[in-house]
Formats: sequence, C-alpha cells, structure tokens
Amino acid sequence: MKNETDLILSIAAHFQTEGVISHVKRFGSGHINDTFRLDTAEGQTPPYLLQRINRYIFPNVQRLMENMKLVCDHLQRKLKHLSKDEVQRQTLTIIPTTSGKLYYEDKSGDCWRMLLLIEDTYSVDVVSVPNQAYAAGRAFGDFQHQLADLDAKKVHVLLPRFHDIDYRLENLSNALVAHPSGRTSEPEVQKLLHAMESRKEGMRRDFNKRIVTVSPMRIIHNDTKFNNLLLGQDGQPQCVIDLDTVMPGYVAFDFGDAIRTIINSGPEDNPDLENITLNMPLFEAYTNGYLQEAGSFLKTAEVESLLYGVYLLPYMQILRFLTDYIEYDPYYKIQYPSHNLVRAQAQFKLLTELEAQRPVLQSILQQAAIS
Ligand code: ADP
Ligand code: GN1
Ligand code: MG
Repeated sequence: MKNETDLILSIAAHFQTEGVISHVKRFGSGHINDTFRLDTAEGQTPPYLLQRINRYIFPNVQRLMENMKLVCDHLQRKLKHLSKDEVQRQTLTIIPTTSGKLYYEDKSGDCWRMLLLIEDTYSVDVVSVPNQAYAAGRAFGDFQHQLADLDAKKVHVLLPRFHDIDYRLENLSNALVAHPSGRTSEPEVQKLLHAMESRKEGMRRDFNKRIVTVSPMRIIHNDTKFNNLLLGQDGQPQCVIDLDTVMPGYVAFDFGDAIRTIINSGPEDNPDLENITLNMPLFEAYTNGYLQEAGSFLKTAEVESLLYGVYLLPYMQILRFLTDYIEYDPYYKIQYPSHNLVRAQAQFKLLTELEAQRPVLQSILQQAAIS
C-alpha cells in the first residue's frame, strides 16, 4: 500500500496545478474533512490545499461542489474592482481537475477538491483579543450581506434541517433506541441527558417563537466557528472559509454559533470544566462588529432573535456531540475515545455560564443595537 504522501501526490496529479509539488503536510484542525497543504518547489507557484471530502456527511459531492462554486463566483463578482491577486486572498478559489471537473473521485470512491491555499494566513480555535472578535463580527456580517442577493433557489439544501432543534432531538432519541446500553448507561452521559431533557421545552419554544416564526430565511454560513475565518499576519480577518454548509437559515444561527466559540475563554473541548468562563469583552466586540455590517439589512425581529441563538446553538451542539458519542463516533473526528463526551460536557458548562449571565448579555446586545 502507498504511503500517504504518495497517495496525495497521485491525487494532486489529477488537478490543474502549476509547478511541481514537492511537499505534502496535514493541515488545520477541522472536524470534518481531511486537509493537506501542498507546496511546490521553491520559486514556483503558490501552495495548494487538497481536501478529502467526508463521504459520511456529504454523499452528494457533485451538489456540494456546485454550491461552493456558486458562492465563490458570487463573492468574487462582488470584488471585481480589486486585483485578481487580492480577490484570491479574500475568497476561496477552486482549482478544477484536468478534465475540468470541480472534484476528483478516486478508485476507492473518495472525493477530493483542490483550492488555492491563501498564504500568510492562519486560523485559531480560541480568540484572544477584542479587536479580533470585532473584526470577525464584521467579516461574518459582511459575508451574509454579500450573499443577500444570491438566488436561494440555486443553493442545494445538502444537509436538511441542519440547525433544526427537533431534528437534533430526534437524532438523539434514535441513538438512544439503537444503543440502549453501552455508552448510554455511563453516569456522565445520563447526567447530561437529564440536563438536556429539563431544558428541552424551553429551548424548543424559543427556537420556534423567537427565531423561526419571526425571522426571514436568508443564505447564511451555518458554521461560523472562529477557525472558519482565516486571519492575515496582522491578525485581521482575510477570508471566510469552509463553505460546505452555506444554505438557507436564520441569522441567529450564525450569530449563536460564532459566539459559542468566541465568548468561550478556552477551546471547545476543554476538559478542565472549572476553567470554562465567559469572555464578555469579546462578546461585546463581536456583537458591535456584526451589527456594524449587518445592522443595515437586519429587521428588528432578527436583531431581537440573536440572543436566543446564543443559547440554542450551544444546546444543539451538545445534542450533536452527545449523539455522536452514544453512536460510537461516526460523525466528528476524535483524538481519543471520550473526546465527544468531553466536548459535550465542555459545551454544557459553557451553556450554564451563558445562562447565569443572561441579563448582562441581553443588555450588551440592546446597547449595541441602538448605538
Ligand atoms: P473542515 O470542514 O474539516 O473544518 P475546513 O475547510 O474548515 O475543513 O479546513 C480546515 C482548515 O484548513 C481550516 O481551519 C484552515 O486552517 C485551513 N484552510 C482551509 N482552507 C484554506 C485556504 N484556502 N487557505 C489556507 N488555509 C485554509
Ligand atoms: C464541524 O467543519 P468544522 O470543523 O468547521 C461541523 C459544525 C460543528 C463543528 C463543531 C458540516 O465544523 O456544524 O458546529 O464541527 N460541521 C459540519 O466544532 O457538521
Ligand atoms: Mg472548518
């Protein structure tokens, strides 16, 4: 069997690359795809990024890539006043295969895509300073703004009910039926299940009454965690990435998911629960940055819905991590056997901190909305 580098080189040969690829390195900390950085020999072309697309999550890669192309083209048209170089630093660029396709399917059925790697950028899992949070708010707000005139009918709904609380609750119930013992009977799992159950009706009510029935459907990113933003060397956002989930949804989802990672003083999977605290200045900074960009197009009801997203997105994320743990981890990449349980526990601690600070969060949001 070939080693990984040989495999990647043989896959890369099917794309319209320039220069000779000389180095291959695993890259990034995403939970879904396998990502590799490809460097060409010195003095040749810029590096590339090759991704093996997760087949379990995206069985229809053709449609996935059609969405991605649609969004990239739309964003690039908006930047046509800039140089080609600058456009390629602010948006993703898909490199087609030698036969002109958007992805390559290998003999084993794995599907691969290639992008230009945006140089001198990095992504981080934990935000450190308010400036970064403010700029991230502006970047995700601007992203929604740029997509406001994209025809929603052209976007395939690849992951139906992606942020639908009833779907996530159904998945958990199904997991419990399929796995009545095993991990389900662990005391830590039972404790979390009770905590989720006791919040269920309140969360469902907020989801339906405070978001779905009052907000217009828009094209949103659907996965606004902080590491889906590339930062430039100056620490400022350079490009919104990970476009796999761009689909219709509600702005409160993107806001809540961003806050989930930004307000958390530590990583999403912090096993040290005592040290999971809220970084309020980052919340305020993100909110100000987001409303600076999105305030012009959001309806009043949408602005009011944002607070509910701050609770619902962590709640749904706990359901998702817990479901995956009970099902023995088919969905998220894990680094050790209890990783999904640790993630669920850390997100639950985050949720309880958010609950304790509700009046403060509400007043920061209200203040940001009127200034
Ligand atoms: P996943 O779905 O697994 O999260 P992503 O598309 O987010 O995959 O990519 C994983 C990581 O690869 C990102 O967090 C980022 O660090 C890096 N990355 C992705 N696209 C690019 C790019 N075009 N240029 C530079 N780095 C990138
Ligand atoms: C996944 O792809 P990545 O790592 O950016 C997931 C998100 C979750 C997130 C939790 C397609 O995001 O929905 O919120 O993990 N993406 C998909 O960290 O399910
Ligand atoms: Mg990602």
